[in-house]
Amino acid sequence: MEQTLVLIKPCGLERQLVGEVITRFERRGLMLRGMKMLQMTDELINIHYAHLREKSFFEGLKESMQYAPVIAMCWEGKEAVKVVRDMTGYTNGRKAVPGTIRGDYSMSSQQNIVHSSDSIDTARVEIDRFFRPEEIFSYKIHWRQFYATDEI
Ligand code: IDP
Ligand code: MG
Repeated sequence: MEQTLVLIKPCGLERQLVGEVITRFERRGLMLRGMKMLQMTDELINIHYAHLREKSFFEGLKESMQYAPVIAMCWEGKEAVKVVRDMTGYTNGRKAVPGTIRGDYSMSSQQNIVHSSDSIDTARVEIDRFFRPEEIFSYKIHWRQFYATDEI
């Protein structure tokens, strides 16, 4: 099974969308393997958003990730990275398709409620960035509730 990282951003907490976001992933059939609330440090943001450090909006992005804590979660399922990314929607909330989290709850290219990993490789790195191995729980799941037993 594939695992992916989701962060509910400070704007998601402020808008009281924590339960809403979790409910969407649960109802889809993804399984929660780890979850914590934390304050993003400068160091963590510099690493997590290293690909955006030269952008004009980087300082604003940093502030938007630090004015309140975030909720970090590890979700698991078949093709979880793509499924969660599709449920997240396009970066700019105004362009995100209705039905996606951003398309339903964001009008902003920055305050877009959630982060989700954009590839399988990134997901592995990002889960390790936010969780120690013992904070990811491998409790028994009856996958037959979600998938045909011979499903690829
Ligand atoms: P993603 O979150 O959809 O993967 P990235 O390009 O990785 O998008 O950007 C990370 C975060 O940086 C976005 O979620 C958003 O909060 C912020 N961001 C990206 N592009 C812009 C922009 O043009 N203006 C302001 N903030 C932006
Ligand atoms: Mg990204």
